[in-house]
Amino acid sequence: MSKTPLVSIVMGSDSDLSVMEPAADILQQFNIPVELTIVSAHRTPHRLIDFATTAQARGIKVIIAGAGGAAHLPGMIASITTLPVIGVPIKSSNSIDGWDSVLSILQMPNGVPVATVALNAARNAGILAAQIIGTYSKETNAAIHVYKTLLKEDVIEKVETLKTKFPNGYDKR
Ligand code: RP5
Repeated sequence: MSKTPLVSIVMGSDSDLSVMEPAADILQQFNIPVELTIVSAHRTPHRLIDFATTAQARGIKVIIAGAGGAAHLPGMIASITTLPVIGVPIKSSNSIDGWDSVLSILQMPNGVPVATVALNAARNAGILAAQIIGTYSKETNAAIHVYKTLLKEDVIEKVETLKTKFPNGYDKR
């Protein structure tokens, strides 16, 4: 039997799926149950209201919302729920250059924050959601520690590789 999801990942369209899937993947790696669905701020406004109104009562702790272009989904969800909302700006088919999505999600009015990650950075949204869960779950916190240690070790390995390439320092003169 699958566990009750703690993180809800929503996106404006199925065309956002390839960008948003890494959020679900990393959360699964951290053993956090997720749900993933489509909620469009403009095409299904009543579904948005229903989703945002009921998410907390369903046990959701964090919402990750991704959208492109006139990306109102994360902000509108944040206007309804008291759950933390992480916004993922997406460079979509209707984006000019991605800045439209970034600014639509980032420039929220005072009092209604959306934690906005970089353009297309759904994986980071997943990590941030896990870190929020990690504030009360020891297991998740431990899993994030392992993940961050691996990141560090990866860089240290690259430092060593670079040292073997330039054993006497860098000087091409
Ligand atoms: C936004 O419009 C969606 O989030 C998507 O990024 C973009 C394009 O949607 P489709 O026309 O591909 O359905 O609302």
